[in-house]
Amino acid sequence: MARTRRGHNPMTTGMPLIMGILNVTPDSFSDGGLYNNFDDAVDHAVQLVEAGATVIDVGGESTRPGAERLAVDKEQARVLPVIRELIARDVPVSIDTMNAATAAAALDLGAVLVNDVSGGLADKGMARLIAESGIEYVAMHWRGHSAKMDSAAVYTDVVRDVRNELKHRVAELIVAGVRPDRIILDPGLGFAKTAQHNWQLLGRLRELETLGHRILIGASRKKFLGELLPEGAPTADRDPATATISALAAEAGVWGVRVHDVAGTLAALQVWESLNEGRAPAPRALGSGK
Ligand code: PMM
Repeated sequence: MARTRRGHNPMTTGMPLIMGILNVTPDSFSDGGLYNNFDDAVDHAVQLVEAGATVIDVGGESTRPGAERLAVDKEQARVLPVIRELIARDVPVSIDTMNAATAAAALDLGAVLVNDVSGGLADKGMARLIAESGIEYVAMHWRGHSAKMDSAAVYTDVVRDVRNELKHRVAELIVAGVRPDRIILDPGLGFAKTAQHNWQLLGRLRELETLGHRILIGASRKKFLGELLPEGAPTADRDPATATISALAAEAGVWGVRVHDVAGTLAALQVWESLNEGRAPAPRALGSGK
């Protein structure tokens, strides 16, 4: 999973990693309810890998604005059986959770990464778990739980403020014993951010990269992309905009993109790579995950 950072040297190559989203929830904003059932969830994850995802991010608790918290045992009942099956099928799994107990259970099953939208703020036990396990860790920028995050979207300069808050998070994680090279940072698009905040963060990703950590972005199908489309358009119609953002983020040097539409994202990233290298992409074997 550890990859060389790119982006500052235009001669270096390599595509951002594609993290495929699997929400095992009845209420996520875009795919809630679709993969609630065990077989559908596993089938969908396998399709995402066949389409080119390097890792599948499995989450059981919706973080859409206004969402209520879910009990940890309910979260685990949703995600753990699916994770167990995916790992049995050699699918690399990331666990999307704010709860250290859920992350620990997923790691016991063989998950390779913990994706924590709270960056360790929601559960004080998370930093200890990451330190002790030595696992890769996505620390996202976060200002509080979904129920109240819209009112926290107040910044002087969103890019500078998010950068400072992430820097502070990194410092605390390191004090807790987390290895710096295990920390991947994410600006948390849509989490206590207005549309304008999201666009500013996307336009100035290189400022976040100066923190010296790998950067993951999660723009996929988010509300601010809906504003580009006619009112009431289905969330899947946001995929072309998402894929475009992935290619532009690749140019800015991000390490990974977290998306619903893996095939469209891969095509956009191949366009970016082919333009940079001046040659057609190598043909892909179906299911190669590359
Ligand atoms: N967004 C969501 C959930 N998890 N994790 C990271 N690291 N970054 C994100 O932007 C992010 C996330 C909410 O979107 P979803 O409902 O489509 O999963």
